[in-house]
Amino acid sequence: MADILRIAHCSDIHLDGDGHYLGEGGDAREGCRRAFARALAEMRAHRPDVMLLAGDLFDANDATPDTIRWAMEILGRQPFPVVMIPGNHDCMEAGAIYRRYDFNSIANVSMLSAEAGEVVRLDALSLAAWGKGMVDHTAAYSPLGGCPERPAGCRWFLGLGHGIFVPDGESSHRSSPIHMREIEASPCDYLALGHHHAAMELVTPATAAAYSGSPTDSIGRGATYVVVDLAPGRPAALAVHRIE
Ligand SMILES: [Mn+2]
Repeated sequence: MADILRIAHCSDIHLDGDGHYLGEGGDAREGCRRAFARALAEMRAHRPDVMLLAGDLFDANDATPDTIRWAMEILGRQPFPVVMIPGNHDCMEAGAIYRRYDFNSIANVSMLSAEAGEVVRLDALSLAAWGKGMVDHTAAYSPLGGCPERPAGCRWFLGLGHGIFVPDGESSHRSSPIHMREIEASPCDYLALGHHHAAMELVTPATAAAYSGSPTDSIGRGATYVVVDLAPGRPAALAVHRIE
């Protein structure tokens, strides 16, 4: 096992959405698929040990069966394990995609959709990852709330969360708040965050977290994903990559 853990992190793909994909003319749904496929190819080139997908793979729970099957198939073709959570657009409401389609049936995919949160262990990488399945995107929902202590017997502990960033000293009445103080107090070595479509690094001596931005939306620094290298005793090395 190598000393360094390399993570690829993306979120907010919004498959089957037509609101904000990188338009090249033509069909927005097709364009969104192409943009995600391109992002996956770029992430593969970094040879990550694991990919974290921090919510909103789909734009809505009424995505077409064809698109859902396409997404399951392309995730299953990746040469690395994928750990993912629902977002607000593909949340665990009644009739949710992830209630109708078992993403955990994909050999390399771990879907963390339990409302109270759940941990998956990838022993080959000596890692554990925690995340939860949002049911209601409300102010009472805490994406990082209830994260357990680092499990024994693993080198790395990763977390995923989908919600709005609230800086230190500010309060928010908006839905699914993720407070900086929660990030700073997290037991996780890296927190992969989603919901903001613009990338944002949140790295302090105590903490490594980021919003990856969206590979299908070009606000902020463009269409982006994140690659993070974790090494024992060293600060996380985090890079936002722009898809041209
Ligand atoms: Mn979202």
